[in-house]
Amino acid sequence: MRERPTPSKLCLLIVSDSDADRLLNRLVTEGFPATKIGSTGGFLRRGNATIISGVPDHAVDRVIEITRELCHARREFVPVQSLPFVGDGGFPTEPIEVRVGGATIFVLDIERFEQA
Ligand code: 2BA
Repeated sequence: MRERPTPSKLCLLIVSDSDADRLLNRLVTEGFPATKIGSTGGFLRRGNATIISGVPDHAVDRVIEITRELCHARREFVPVQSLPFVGDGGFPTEPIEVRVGGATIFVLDIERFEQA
């Protein structure tokens, strides 16, 4: 098996459940180690997935490119009644437009990487 480079950046990709497995497969196929974690969006409280991938600096753009290719955003109207904080005030009563699908991407510096 090929020696893997020490990761220096942690890509944190929050994506919809329906795109997560395809994204995970593609990352791994292209040689980027990745872990999928089940997560929940705080606003819609829908299940989504967070994929973490530790890669060398030069691979970050490719990880983002793959993510953009496989995760497409669309707009959806959501009834306010379905939101968990309805009644808190401050939100309109008519359906609100939200972005679903797509990806929210964070890239963090890795201070230290060890495997035991
Ligand atoms: P949720 O928090 O469930 O948010 C789902 C979508 O609802 C958001 O899509 C956005 O279009 C809308 N939205 C969120 N907060 C809102 C608000 N206060 N008022 C009106 N509309 C609001 P995305 O921005 O694509 O975010 C998708 C998911 O990515 C989020 O799910 C959350 O799980 C994560 N996320 C986004 N930004 C984040 C951040 N800065 N930190 C941590 N997680 C984040």
